[in-house]
Amino acid sequence: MATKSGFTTDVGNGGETHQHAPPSGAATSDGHLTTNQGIKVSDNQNQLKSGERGPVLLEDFVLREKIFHFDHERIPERIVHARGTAAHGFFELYESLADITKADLFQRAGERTPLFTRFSTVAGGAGSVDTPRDVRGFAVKFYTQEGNWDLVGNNIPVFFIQDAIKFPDLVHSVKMEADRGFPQAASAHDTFWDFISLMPESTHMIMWAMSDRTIPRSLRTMEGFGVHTFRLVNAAGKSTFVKFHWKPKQGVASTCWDEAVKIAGADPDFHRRDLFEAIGRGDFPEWELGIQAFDQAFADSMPFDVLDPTKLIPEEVLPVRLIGRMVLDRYPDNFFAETEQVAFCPANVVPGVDFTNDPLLQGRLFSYLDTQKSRLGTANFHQIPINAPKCPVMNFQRDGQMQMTVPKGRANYEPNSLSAQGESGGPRECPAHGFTTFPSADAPTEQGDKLRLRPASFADHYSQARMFYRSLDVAEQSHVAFALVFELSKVDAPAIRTRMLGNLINVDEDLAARVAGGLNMPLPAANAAAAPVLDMELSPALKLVRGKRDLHTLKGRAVGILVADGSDPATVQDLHAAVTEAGGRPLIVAPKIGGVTLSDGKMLAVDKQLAGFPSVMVDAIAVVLSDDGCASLINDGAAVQFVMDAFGHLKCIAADDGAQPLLMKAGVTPDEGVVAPNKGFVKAAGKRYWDREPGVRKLPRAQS
Ligand code: HDE
Repeated sequence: MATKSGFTTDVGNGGETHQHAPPSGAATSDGHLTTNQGIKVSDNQNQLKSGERGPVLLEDFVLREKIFHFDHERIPERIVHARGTAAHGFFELYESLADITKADLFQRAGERTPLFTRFSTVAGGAGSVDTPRDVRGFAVKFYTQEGNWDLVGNNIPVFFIQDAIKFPDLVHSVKMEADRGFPQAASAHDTFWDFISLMPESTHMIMWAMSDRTIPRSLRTMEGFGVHTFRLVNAAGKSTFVKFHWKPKQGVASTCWDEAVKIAGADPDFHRRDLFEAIGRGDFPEWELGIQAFDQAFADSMPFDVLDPTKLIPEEVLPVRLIGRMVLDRYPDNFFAETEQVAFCPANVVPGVDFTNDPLLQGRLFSYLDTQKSRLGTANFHQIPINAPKCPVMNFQRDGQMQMTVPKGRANYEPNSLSAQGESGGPRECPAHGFTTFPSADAPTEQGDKLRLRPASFADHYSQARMFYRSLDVAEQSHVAFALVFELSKVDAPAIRTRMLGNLINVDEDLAARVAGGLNMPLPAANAAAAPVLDMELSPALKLVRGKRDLHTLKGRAVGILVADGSDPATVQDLHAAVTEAGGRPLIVAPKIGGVTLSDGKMLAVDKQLAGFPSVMVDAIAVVLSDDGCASLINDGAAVQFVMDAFGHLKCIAADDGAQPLLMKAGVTPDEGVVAPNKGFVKAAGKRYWDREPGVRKLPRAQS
């Protein structure tokens, strides 16, 4: 028999999926479904038909409106940084910076400014994975009382190119190749390395891109950088140059390449899930905002140009002053409305923050506003809640698609004298507090004839690449060599590989030899360098591995406890408690999600099913098994791989006696990272065992 709803039970009613606030005094829909015109919908299961089995009628406006809206749900994705995730939070200032900036958010110690931060990968489309080898975007929108300030940075302090005119070429080269439409979200292909090998200015960034920085463990364990040199300007009009840094309180942590590849398969949403879950359980990630502030004399004393975005200022030369903290404490309510529609723009600065003539920054000042028009479709995108300033916006801009405000009165131009007639004349300029541009006349070479040229002060492309590489820990250096071998091995054209080797010699001859060895190709002569390569002081602050932010902690990190029927309850319980006490997240992993029966006959709830939860999802593992339990797992590929990968990815492994045969089968050999499942495990579990690496992975060797 035909039913009106099509359902035999009521499963569909009452969902408030889409609610506009009704004007005050208006009737509400009482939880009923309505069309976008506010008409209550009587049946959301069936189209309007002429007869029970007859044709659908064109007059079914409920159907047509619903499908019409669905058809247009997607907007163009970002051309770069398409895949991202974001969170709300606040910035809290440690101490007043009134001496160097008049920016309102930097005046009063302890004051909080709301913000929205979006992290992203660069190359892949919105539907790609979270863990390719890629630079991460780190964009923060501060909703200050004097307007929005967007600090649109990356997790790497330098960039590939020096001039904005090269950006489309760079992005075209890294994206899917034009004829074949692949590879997605990967730099390991001919066009990228062709471009890079022809652009020596990219060499410093390439060292970073091939380092562990581009395979972060979590968005919460990444540093962030404003990249360009900006200016802070105080109330007296004095300018101070500044570089911005974000330092994660969680410490820095990255993955092994093999691990990142496996995470991509096991959980393509690994990073966004991690952020979502951390915020959900109240473990709010925090970063400290740091500045390197300096004057023109300091800039002149540097062996490079501070306007060149392929250069950084080592922290040892100019320490980072921590000025406040950012806490991300609220995940968006709606991914599209907030994360997708947020529109960052480096040109959004507030009085007290200003630009420099960095030619990359200057190009960005145009690009972002322009891209938002094609992405969000209207010049009124600033009215979308996530983009709207939290201070008054008053001007005479009017109309345009999707105008959300309803201005009153006749004044839509200025000057006007309407107030003299008793009408509202609208807002007026604010010479005292309005944004004024710093005149920037302090350096003579910043003015002159109109030219298309790269200044000689931008000519050194290798010295900082060398400094970066040589400052890294030995393990990280091997990873850089490994990454280069991996990427260049995916390049079909031998000439591109050879040209790249010629660049690498200028960075470090040993690195070039390791890569050449890994490719089994002869080392060519060095490529000509436009400026002499300097041996700069090394900067240990650039290390991730065994560096000062490589915290040995379980706080905020996950431990997988592998159990099976017959596991010892006391051991499992103690481990669980110890990990929790250390601020970590214990996850019980077992062959079946429905639970396991421990040796005392009691059921233990299981968090994750083994086959769907490889050990790449956690930071350390514990294996607690009875003899029988181990015998049942030893022939389960997922169990063997669980242990083998944890060992290969240099993670701490705790195992009881019963688990030893599984460890043996997985090829685990004893070292200080293989421990007993007692309290000591918690101490050992918060770090990776880098010394294990040469035994588990063939990395291109340093020359002896
Ligand atoms: Fe971007 N970049 N970019 N970029 N960028 C965009 O703007 C561009 C550059 C960065 O989460 C686009 O809204 C040019 C450097 C981040 O929404 C676009 C140049 C740095 C995000 C654009 C650069 C960045 C973007 C694409 C060379 C680090 C994501 C969508 C002159 C300091 C923001 C959009 C978000 C996004 C242009 C170089 C960071 C097309 C022309 C250098 C974090 O406007």
